[in-house]
Amino acid sequence: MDIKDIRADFPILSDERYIYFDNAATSQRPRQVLEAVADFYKTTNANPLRGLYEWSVGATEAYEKARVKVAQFLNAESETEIVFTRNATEAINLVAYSYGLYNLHEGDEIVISIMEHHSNILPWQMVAEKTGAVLKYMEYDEKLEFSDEELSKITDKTKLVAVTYVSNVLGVTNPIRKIAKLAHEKGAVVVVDGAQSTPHKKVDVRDIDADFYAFSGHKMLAPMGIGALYAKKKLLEDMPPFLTGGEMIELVTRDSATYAEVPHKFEAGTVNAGDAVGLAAAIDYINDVGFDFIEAQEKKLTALTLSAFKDIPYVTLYGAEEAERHSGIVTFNIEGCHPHDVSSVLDSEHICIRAGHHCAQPLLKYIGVNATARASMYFYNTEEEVERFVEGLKRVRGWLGYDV
Ligand code: C6P
Repeated sequence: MDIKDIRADFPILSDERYIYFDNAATSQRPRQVLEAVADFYKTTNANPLRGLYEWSVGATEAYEKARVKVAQFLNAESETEIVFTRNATEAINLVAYSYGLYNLHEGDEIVISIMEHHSNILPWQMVAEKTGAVLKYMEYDEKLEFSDEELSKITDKTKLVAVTYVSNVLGVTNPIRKIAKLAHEKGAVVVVDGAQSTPHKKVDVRDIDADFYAFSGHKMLAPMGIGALYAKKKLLEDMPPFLTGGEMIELVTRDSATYAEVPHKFEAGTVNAGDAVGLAAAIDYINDVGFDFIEAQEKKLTALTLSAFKDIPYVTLYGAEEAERHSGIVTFNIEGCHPHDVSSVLDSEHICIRAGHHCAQPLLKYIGVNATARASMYFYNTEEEVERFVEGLKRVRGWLGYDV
């Protein structure tokens, strides 16, 4: 696999002044994805799932083919277990509103981890507030692992466990299979936030035994505005709809309605077929590149970054020492410099990183900082880019008035 050939597929990367290291926020898109979306609108566009004419039927077929592609990508048992959503946030909210509010009661417990993104915290705060359930946090130890004592917060009272597969700040991968087993032994369901895992590693929802698995397309080469929720079919069938309206019904009378079969029961209104087609093209692209290459490239770039950090005394790393535990995410601070300043100075050299709380404020409080800088790399980034980034970092303190 030649990195030059890969980069040639990404129009935005042709401007070599820029180094894009904010892939955990959103990835870039290859022309194969852009063309798939454009082709849909140029050749097939009509409102899917409604019309009986050729274009509408074509749009429906393209949309449903994308669903099959997502199901295969995650190794779901059936495409009926895939609900298209706007993003991971909407997918988790769907579970909170349609499962959480109906299945949790006063005194029940929801267990999440301190590593969660706000999108996997706020929905559970809402469920706890509305049902009287109690929200509990598992905290990680100095090895960035959950001890048996923390895992024992999952008890007979636990009805739902919601955990991120990969942390968007620390980059570490959590032992989802083990957590799911513990949860299932106690009769709880498991919601996996797959926003940062799906782009970087082979995910097998049956192997990890997730009851619900949420992800966003835009972090894995697909357009913004398309994501999906995987859910075991029986759960979906038993859940009431999240949103109601057109296309999710079977029959409507003046006073009542019956709903369509899953997954359409959860897809109210005109669906985002164009971007679903883009997601299918993104999956094809990722499958062609292969997760072996993706993981190896991310590990190589992270190792280079971490080794350079060792020689810069004023850099604090938040995360594991081992490159392979980072999923391309390197979170850090530079002593004496606010991360926003670090990002702005790097921006003056066209280096794009993220700075702030990364929508994980409880985690940052647990770490003991208000904000950090974060470089997040994907398989199309290069060693030369890492070198330029590190050189840029070394200039930051000088720009801000320090001697070094
Ligand atoms: N994290 C980041 O820069 P949406 O916005 O729905 O596509 O993804 C939400 C989300 C959920 N879980 C995790 C672990 C995430 O990392 C994210 C998005 C971005 O870290 C934007 S805040």
